Amino acid sequence: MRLPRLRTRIVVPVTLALLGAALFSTAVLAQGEEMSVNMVNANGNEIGEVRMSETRFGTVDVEARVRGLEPGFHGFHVHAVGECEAPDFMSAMGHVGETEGEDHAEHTGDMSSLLVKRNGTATLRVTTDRFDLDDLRDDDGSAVMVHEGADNFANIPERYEPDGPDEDTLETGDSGGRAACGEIEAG
Ligand SMILES: [Cu+2]
Ligand SMILES: [Zn+2]
Repeated sequence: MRLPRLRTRIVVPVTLALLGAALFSTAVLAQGEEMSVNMVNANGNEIGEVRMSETRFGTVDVEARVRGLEPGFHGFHVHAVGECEAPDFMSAMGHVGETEGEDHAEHTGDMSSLLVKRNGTATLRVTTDRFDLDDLRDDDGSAVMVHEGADNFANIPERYEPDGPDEDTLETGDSGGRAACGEIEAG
């Protein structure tokens, strides 16, 4: 009598695992490593996820699916430290690559902006060759960040600023406060 029960205990989890693998078959096709990053807002509530998967072309596909944000464009970067302490998320520090002397938007962690629809949801798929997943899972981890405002990519025309963008712009892209953050743990 014990044997069938034991078999159920093994067969059910295995079936569920196979089912799960089938659901994520697109990720399997990408042939590389992948991870999922849970995004939280300033109140500590989960607002969606960002999946990252390495492709066979040596690039990383970044796919964001989030909700509960203000409509419009939002700066979207990977920040240097994997700590998302609400409400301001300053614990995640600056953009990945900022300490290597590059300016925004040449940082390793700079990505295309998130366009949030009128219903507060956003979907973004961007491919980057600036990092791989191991780069993000370094000693202090990393954090995916959605900002409150739009990123100007340090594109400040000369007629506005003859001397070029200032320090703040070259560091951040002026996308303002931090609306949502997702921790990537050290590897
Ligand atoms: Cu940022
Ligand atoms: Zn940057």
